[in-house]
Amino acid sequence: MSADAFVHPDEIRSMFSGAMSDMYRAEVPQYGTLMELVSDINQEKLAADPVLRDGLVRSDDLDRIDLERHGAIRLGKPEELFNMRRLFAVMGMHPVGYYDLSVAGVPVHSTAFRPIDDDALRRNPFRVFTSLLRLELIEDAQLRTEAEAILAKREIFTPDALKLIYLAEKNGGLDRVQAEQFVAEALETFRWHSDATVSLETYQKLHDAHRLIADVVCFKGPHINHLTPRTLDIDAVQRAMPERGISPKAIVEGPPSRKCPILLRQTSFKALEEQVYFVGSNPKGTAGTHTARFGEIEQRGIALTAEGRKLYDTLLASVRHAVQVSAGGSNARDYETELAERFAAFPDDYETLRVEKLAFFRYSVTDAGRDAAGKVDRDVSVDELVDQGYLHADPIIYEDFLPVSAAGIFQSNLGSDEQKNYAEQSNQDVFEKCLGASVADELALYAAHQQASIDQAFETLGIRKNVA
Ligand code: OOG
Ligand code: NI
Repeated sequence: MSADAFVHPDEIRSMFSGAMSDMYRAEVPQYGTLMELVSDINQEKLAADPVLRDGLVRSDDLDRIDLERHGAIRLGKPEELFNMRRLFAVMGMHPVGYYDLSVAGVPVHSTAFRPIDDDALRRNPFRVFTSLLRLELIEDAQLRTEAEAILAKREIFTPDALKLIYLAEKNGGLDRVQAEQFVAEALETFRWHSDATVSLETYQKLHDAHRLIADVVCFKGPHINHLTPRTLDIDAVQRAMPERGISPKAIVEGPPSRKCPILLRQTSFKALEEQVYFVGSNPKGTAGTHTARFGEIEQRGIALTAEGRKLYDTLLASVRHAVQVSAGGSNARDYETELAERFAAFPDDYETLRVEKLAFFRYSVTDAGRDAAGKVDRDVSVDELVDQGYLHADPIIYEDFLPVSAAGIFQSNLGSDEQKNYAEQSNQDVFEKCLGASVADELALYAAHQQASIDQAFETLGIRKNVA
């Protein structure tokens, strides 16, 4: 079959994220309410800020502004992660980054499956934060064995999904009919099942070890636990949630609101208590409840270099040391004040972020630069070219996640006050063995992106030289 007959992976990803959104909205009505709120606030913001609007028109983002940017799942065993990598590859999503959440008391390690190159991100940036349960962190050996035995029995992919993944790998793609079938079959893995695979008693034992363990082990598959649209004003959505009957987590995770947004800000509404049926003596099962599914919003800013990230981590750690937000969120205001005050130490203009190499930029040649092509001094630096008006720098947006924020999102959806301390070290090697591949280093991707833009610009200016 020729490559032309294949549906582009970016298109399969769009089909999939659209289908997932429809399914989630139908399953979790409060998520639909959140989507409406996000859309209303985005429209207000666009009406009030024509510069922002023009920028989005130019980058071709306006139509897709309210669409989901990410979702999350939690897996139970190595081969699930292995096959999940193969499934996402069909949609042009690849593992980027390693996140160890055990340090924050959550017994998982994770990666994000996402599109990597610029064009693919522009077409559809949908990604899935994917966690693998670390059963070795269950202290009780008998319970650990029991959890393993339960997971051993389940198969989270349909036979047709596996067959289509195999075909995509063998042939190098899927045709239209196969792609449509693939999306429908893949969706089955992410669906909610209100029938648990275990008795109430087993659920409770696993739940007592950690709520997250029960969420992963006791069900037929890794139900999508949230979807996350993009908002143009996260603080406004956070404030407005209660007016629409949605209960937000106490604080927005990540950096404070800034003139030049950095990294990622996110907040969620608390997970809903849903009716489930446990295996029991009566045919319908024993009724009970489980809390897992929620909704989230995100707002992204510029990607930071290792140095910028170090500054971010240090400032954030000092804020968290100074104010610990209580489970009820009573001191959320103090946290916000502290966050804003301490982050005053983080430069808040693009020029300083660039010159001090705290953040990544995409360089392009200006009209003046084009006029000067071929006549530019060979030894000139990038900074000088920007000063001379020959190069223009645009922020490169952060496309990944933040472990401290992710832990905050997990925690607020696990009944907030649950804090466990795991002694176990992070273990990227084990994770990559389960995955069957290594994860890409996100900082290296941003650095390569910046460097490629410099190389291209130098070529246009007629100077072939590599300077960062
Ligand atoms: C994933 C939480 C992490 C984020 O946006 O940081 C996450 C989960 O609860 O499974 O999605
Ligand atoms: Ni999330």
